[in-house]
Amino acid sequence: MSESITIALTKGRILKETLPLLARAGIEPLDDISKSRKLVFETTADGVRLVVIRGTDVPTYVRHGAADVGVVGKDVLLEHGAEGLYEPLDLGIARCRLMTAGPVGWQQDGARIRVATKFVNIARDYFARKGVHADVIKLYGAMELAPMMDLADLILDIVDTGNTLRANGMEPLEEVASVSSRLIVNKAAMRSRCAGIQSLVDSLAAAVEAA
Ligand code: PRT
Ligand code: MG
Repeated sequence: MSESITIALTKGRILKETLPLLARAGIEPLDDISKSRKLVFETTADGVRLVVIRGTDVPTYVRHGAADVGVVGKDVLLEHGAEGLYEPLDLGIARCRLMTAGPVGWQQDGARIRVATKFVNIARDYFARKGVHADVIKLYGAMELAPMMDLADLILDIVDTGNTLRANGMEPLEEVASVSSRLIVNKAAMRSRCAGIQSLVDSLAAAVEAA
């Protein structure tokens, strides 16, 4: 690739599954990301560099063009909106589901439901579509604690195996969205550097096919 491209990666579990896909596309960081405190990494691919940040920051970097391309969970895109972004590729990694969940045997009594979540926009939208009056309470972690402490009736959270729910006396109720990680692209970069970015999208699509 002749033009330089900056890719914003979500750290944590998504990163672990992203690196093998990038490697198959010929992009490998020159330093060991897991052992480094750096935030920016040069790679084996000419002009391609990686920045490793929190998932919730990835759409912001890409929307403003500080990164050209990003890898982020669909949950984050649904919550933050996809304005200024293309989403050309489902990477099929870090799969999970956004679900509502409640204490085992929970039944609604009364007109309103209190819902604890870090996904407040998704929750408001979901319950509004269902015609349910929900008071959405923003939390940053340990959603399962909220019903236990009578802060909320239900939670809306990411579920994979369901072990976290079961360990806290809760059960999944309804699926809100199916989640996997997506490649996102800055719209202006897609126009101005179409060749380089399209070739990256194609290599990653082939890597996903081969996975
Ligand atoms: O660090 P930060 O606050 O930004 O978020 P985080 O700690 O949740 O990040 P991390 O590394 O967990 O990655 C979050 C991203 O990974 C999400 O945006 C999803 O797209 C994706 N993902 C895939 C998951 C899971 N699977 C997952 N199981 N994110 C979170 N979980 C958590 C969930 O929150 C719950 O606490 O795992 C627990 C449920 O797992 P089970 O198997 O017990 O059901
Ligand atoms: Mg984390």
